[in-house]
Amino acid sequence: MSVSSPIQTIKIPTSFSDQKPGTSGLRKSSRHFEQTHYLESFIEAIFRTLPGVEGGTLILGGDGRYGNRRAIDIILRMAAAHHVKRVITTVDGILSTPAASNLVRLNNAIGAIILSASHNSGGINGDFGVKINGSNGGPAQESLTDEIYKCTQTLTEYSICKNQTISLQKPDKYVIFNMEVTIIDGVDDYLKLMQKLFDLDKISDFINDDFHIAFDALNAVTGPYAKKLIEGLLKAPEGTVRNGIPKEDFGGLHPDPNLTYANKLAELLLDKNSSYSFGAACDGDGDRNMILGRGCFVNPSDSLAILVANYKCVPAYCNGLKGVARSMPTSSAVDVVAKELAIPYYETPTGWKFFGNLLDAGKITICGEESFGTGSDHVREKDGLWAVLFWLQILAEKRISVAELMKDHWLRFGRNYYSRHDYENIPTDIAFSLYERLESLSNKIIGKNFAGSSVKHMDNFEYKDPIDNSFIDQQGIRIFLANGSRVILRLSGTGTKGSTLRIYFEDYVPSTGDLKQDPQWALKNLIQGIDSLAEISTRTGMNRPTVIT
Ligand code: VG1
Ligand code: CO
Repeated sequence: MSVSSPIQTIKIPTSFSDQKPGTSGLRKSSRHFEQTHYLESFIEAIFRTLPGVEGGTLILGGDGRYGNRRAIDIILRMAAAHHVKRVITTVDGILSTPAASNLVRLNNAIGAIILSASHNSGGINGDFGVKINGSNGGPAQESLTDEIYKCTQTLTEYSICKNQTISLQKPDKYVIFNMEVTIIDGVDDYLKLMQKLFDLDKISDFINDDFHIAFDALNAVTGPYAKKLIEGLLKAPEGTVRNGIPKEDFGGLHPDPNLTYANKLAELLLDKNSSYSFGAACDGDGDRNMILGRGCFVNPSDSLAILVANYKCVPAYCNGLKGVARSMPTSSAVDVVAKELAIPYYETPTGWKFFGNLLDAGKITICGEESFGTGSDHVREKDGLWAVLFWLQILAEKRISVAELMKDHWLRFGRNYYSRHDYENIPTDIAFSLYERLESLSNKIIGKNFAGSSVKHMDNFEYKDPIDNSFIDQQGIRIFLANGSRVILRLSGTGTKGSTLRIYFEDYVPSTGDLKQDPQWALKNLIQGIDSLAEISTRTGMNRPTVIT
């Protein structure tokens, strides 16, 4: 390199051993990411591993949390040093995960780097994360993230161009070394896509005819999208979008759209006399959604089943679905619908990356996870606002309430009572020993009494991808009972403090008139059964889960 080259090579004294991406990218506390060379090490590994970097186009943005702006600055200078041809980034660096996926596809990019710890809290005392997406717009496959991790372990140096901070205040163009930087509005292309998929005029007429809605962006990325979409295109009254300006610390809110963390919205809707007919919230990076009706909460597994059952209501899907998929712990409510409607269906491990091959191969149109994620082949990520529009389109078409739609669904297809219990921040050694002990019981408990039934089968979920035959095991302990119920245990791959144990309970009841039954009550035998079998409260010292969904 000549003396005048703007590219600097910086030595990393000791490589980092803890940069293994989890369920959805690399996620650590904000302070952890601020260690000298930490972010740079991971980004260097991405640029050395992602196919097509030299001469390619990269999409870059994030959910606006603390660290977003600094990371964009570093990544731009490192991209230029690695001879990326063009980086497309966004005004203020604001880019939701589904919008990033769309931009990858629109611009034939090599992929995207999305700066987000998703539904984890933000700010200097919260978490930061880096998601890596490939050229199909979806989360990088395991094989790629494994390579990236391997690269970080032996890394001794990284390349970066000298300081050149650029302004992200408005759409513009810059050059860093030989690389073009295009700054676009991160919202516009996404809205164009939504306009193609849905009949927004019909939704607008419906919600402005005495069907009041509330949307909570939880001070995270969906604020600017929802303002333009809901208050702009759908002409909902100003104020419909709450907490609509992205803040670095999400204003202290935890941007996880569930009943615990989006409790203000929940309080507003769960009141039977609420003046609102529909409520929704999204997570930090805009890929998750929670749906509420007046006096009712829609379980995400049911939500997926209801979207599939009503696909004919939506212009983009009314000609039929190629297939549907759910992650393994998601309830089988969608399977019941798929069987009934003769639609092929698939079961994948947890994490959106496992839907990618099925979507690319045209095997599935709609897919979802129990963790408030639903999406379709319009992008390669789950998509929070898309799900909100899908729901509103169904309701507008049928002109019924959320509660009526759910009631009709359960009467027709039966009800999958379902709940997830999360035990957060368990000391890692305790979580692993609990999990391993339970796994070792496997052969000993087959045929034994459990929760008023008996254990029929127990395993640890394995998956062979039907498209590329890639294989993965250890995806969660499954206990199936003779009466059709099941309990699943997994250790989370997105937490940053200790270990999080997730337990999923499911019990199917054919066409039921008992519509008001509380799932915690319906599932109480399973809940008690697993506590004594796996010794959860004894071993963790916690007498209740941190979050119940
Ligand atoms: C969780 C969810 C999983 C989801 C993942 C990423 O993973 O359970 O369904 O795909 O988060 O979501 P885990 O390993 O903690 O259970 V997000 O909104 O980061 O993109
Ligand atoms: Co997310």
